[in-house]
Amino acid sequence: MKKIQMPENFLWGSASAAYQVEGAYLEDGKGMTSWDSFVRIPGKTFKATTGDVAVDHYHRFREDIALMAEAGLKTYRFSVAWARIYPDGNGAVNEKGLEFYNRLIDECLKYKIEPMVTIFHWDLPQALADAYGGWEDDRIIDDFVNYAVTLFRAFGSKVKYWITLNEQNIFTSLGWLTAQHPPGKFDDQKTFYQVNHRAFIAHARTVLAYKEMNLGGKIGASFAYTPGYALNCDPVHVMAKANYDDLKNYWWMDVYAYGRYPKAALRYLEKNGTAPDVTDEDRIILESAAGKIDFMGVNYYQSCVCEYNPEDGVTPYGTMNTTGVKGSGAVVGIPGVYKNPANPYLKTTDWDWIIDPSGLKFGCREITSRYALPIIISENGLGAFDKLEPDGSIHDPYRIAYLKAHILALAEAVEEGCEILAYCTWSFTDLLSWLNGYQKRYGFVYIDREEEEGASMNRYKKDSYYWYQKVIETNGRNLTDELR
Ligand code: BGP
Repeated sequence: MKKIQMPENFLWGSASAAYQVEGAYLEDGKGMTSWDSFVRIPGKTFKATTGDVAVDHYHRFREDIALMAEAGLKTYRFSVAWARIYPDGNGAVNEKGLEFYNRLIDECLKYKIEPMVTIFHWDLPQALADAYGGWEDDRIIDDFVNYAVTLFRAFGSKVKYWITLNEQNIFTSLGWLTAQHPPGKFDDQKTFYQVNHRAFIAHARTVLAYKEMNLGGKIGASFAYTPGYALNCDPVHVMAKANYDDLKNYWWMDVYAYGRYPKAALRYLEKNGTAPDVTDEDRIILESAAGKIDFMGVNYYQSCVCEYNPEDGVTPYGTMNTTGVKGSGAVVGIPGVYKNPANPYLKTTDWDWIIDPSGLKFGCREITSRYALPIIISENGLGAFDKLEPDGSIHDPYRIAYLKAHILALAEAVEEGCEILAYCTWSFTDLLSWLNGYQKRYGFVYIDREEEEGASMNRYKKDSYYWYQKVIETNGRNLTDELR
């Protein structure tokens, strides 16, 4: 039998985001961000946790990157805090902000770790929210492109992988539909779609600007992809899946890859009066950028089930499990279209996320067939409770099992023709989970801190750290040999 193998020079990595790891939220001239403000609103985050100190990556990045190097990481995906570069979102550059990321990038390169930079991972400069409502105004587009071009100029010779926006679908849904992220708007459908359209234009103009600079790297966006399975072969549920895909997946991926919205979804929104206003100039920008993206970035955590949802059925606004108490999340959906019930064939995490390695392969196959683009898995991981033992060890076999199954599914996708450039676990060290505090841990490296401030922040390697080290060392062969 043929051996299944990951490509040579495969980029094994891990990912983080500025707000979730850096801390130092007012240091070296950084401006306030929408998240710095939002977490201060009572009731918004688990036990009122903030990223003020986070896991102190801002001061300990050398220690963290040395740990990455020892694990053998080939890439580190991190985001830049816009408000470190432009404290007011635009205007004068804060040199100290550029210097910090220069040091971070150089530290990666010192160990031959490929820096993969996310331009926007949700922490909007608060000044732009105050000046014109941030993503609710077209002025954001020029400001975003200007910020991105500043990064290309400063780091473009060293950074070869760029991600414009992280999970546009999530930050806009939680920001304008469910009020769980800034700016905390509820059920504002029309604005939601217009904000998304604006974000698409900002992404597209950034891609075009990058390509004009001829820096020779790759650029794309990272989409939070939750593939859907029809509940069964009853055509009503099969159509619910088709509608789910158009409204929740293709709405974003089609624009990145083709520069146009899926037709049926657009028609549905037009009927509801919530479709975005699109000009001819917008269409040209979106289409020309679509032809230039180098990969589809995918953050994959789970799949879902699609079932027809009656007109008086569940809404998108059910409670979310942010406590780790299993079963506390509600079924959500769009009345008259679809809902996402539990999958009886699959287990879930303590935060009710469905564990489905096959979904990762399914998603890669779908992207390969529909878009014929290379794929970067920019996030994949398991949020879990971990226990630090008295001897400093952390036994996390559940994380190893989760990642192993996902890597094997990815290897199968490669075998079946998908071009996968990189796999970044979420995350390398433990970090702040936006709504779930610090107790929901994702890292290979345990960080001694809980929800309250003041702990040592010492770093401890979990069992999964040594396991990932072996995976990288053998380019996954220690796992894929099982697939012979
Ligand atoms: C993605 C985000 C990450 C990260 C991850 C885990 O949506 O891009 O920033 O937070 O999900 O999610 P959570 O922290 O909610 O468990």
